[in-house]
Amino acid sequence: MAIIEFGEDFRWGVATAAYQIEGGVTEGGRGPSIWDTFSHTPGKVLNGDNGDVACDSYHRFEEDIQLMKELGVDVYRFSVSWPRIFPNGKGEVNREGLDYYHRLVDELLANGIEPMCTLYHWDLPQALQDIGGWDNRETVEAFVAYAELMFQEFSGKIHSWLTINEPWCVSFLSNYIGAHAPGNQDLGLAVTISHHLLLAHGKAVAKFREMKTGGKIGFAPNVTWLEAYSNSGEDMDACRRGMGWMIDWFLDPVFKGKYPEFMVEWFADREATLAIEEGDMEWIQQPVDFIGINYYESNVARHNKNSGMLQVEGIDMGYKKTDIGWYINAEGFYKVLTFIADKYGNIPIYITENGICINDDVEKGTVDDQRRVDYLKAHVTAVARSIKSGVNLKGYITWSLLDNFEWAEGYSKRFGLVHVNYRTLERTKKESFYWYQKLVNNHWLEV
Ligand code: NCW
Repeated sequence: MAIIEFGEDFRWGVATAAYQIEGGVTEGGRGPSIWDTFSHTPGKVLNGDNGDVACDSYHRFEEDIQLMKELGVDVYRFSVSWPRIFPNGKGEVNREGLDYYHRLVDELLANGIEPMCTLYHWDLPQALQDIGGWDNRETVEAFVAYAELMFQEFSGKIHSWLTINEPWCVSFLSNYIGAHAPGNQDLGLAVTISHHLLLAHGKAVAKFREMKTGGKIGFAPNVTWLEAYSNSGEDMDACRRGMGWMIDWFLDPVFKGKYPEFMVEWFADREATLAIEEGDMEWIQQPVDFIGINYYESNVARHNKNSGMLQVEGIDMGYKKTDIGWYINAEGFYKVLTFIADKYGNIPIYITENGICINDDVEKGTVDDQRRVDYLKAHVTAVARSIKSGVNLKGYITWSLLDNFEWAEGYSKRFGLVHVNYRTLERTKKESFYWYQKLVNNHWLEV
């Protein structure tokens, strides 16, 4: 037994995202998003599920905030549904949408919980997709106008902002692999979109600085760690590409003002070239106050020329898998955090997501999710180790408060500390809820 201690100023939190929990998709003047369209297209989401009702948090946010209060968390990371604010993506503002988020934020503040707001967690207004979505630079300008309105409206209430959640998913998973909305399969398009996302991020950060409304701003890439199967040049290069696709591709432009050459070349060889316009890189390179890291899994990999566009093949080393098939590897968490701190100058980091999917269910009024407790324990321990090694970590926010709509996997995959019965919408605290409650209140952990 050992005790791992965290400082009193280390922040603990829980995260969610609008489309995954809110429901109420036709209420309060909300316009349609690409996820409404996608989830209502047969064959796109498992079991034909959609976010029409989700956890009904649009109506039950007070109950959810009471759960957070009982947990004792410092921070709630939530996202704003862009089409609630601009039903057509731009132009006319929907006051009812803003009022909803004022009620949410006021309730959080009244309960002593700090709001951390993500502006874009994947629910692009359909009206913008109709003009080309993130492929069109007009969407970049629409995002900046939306961000500006939010900074103004919530100045003095929200002090932590994230521009874009997991730009890799928004570009490559959604427009190259095609598993997420809008479901395109075009590498060149995905590469262009990644650039436009970074541009939207940078321009929003610049607007935030110009407005001086106060607070801190960053973005939240998803990262992984890949260990080379052998130390052959080919295997090591394959691993660098696998990581470079998620990490360097999105962080180099922000922190170094240029795309990583090894990835630029790899994409160019596959006829996917960047269309960088004059001034773009200066926008993208706006200094951020912190970086949000979303981490779930890592693995061992090697080169295989027949394995996908990147020619990287993951190897089954016997790591346990979560119920969504992601490898459990807390060591990779430690390694990727130290890698990022070393490469990008030890900027303040928040873990903005980390958690595990388990197909758990309520039995006799409780949910025994010991595997979640084990996962969280191992990963929080990795966080503590990285702090000891000098990583500038400010807080840990787990995914997720509630089971919710897991995108293309529908309701079949559960990540919550709180179980949701999707028929009755009843919430049941899992064993992991009580474990996390103890951790955030004690500021220490027994391992
Ligand atoms: S799907 C995904 N997630 C989960 C989601 O609930 C959350 O909104 C996201 O921020 C949990 O955390 C993120 N991430 C995508 C991971 C990549 C999957 C790669 C599949 C390759 C085919």
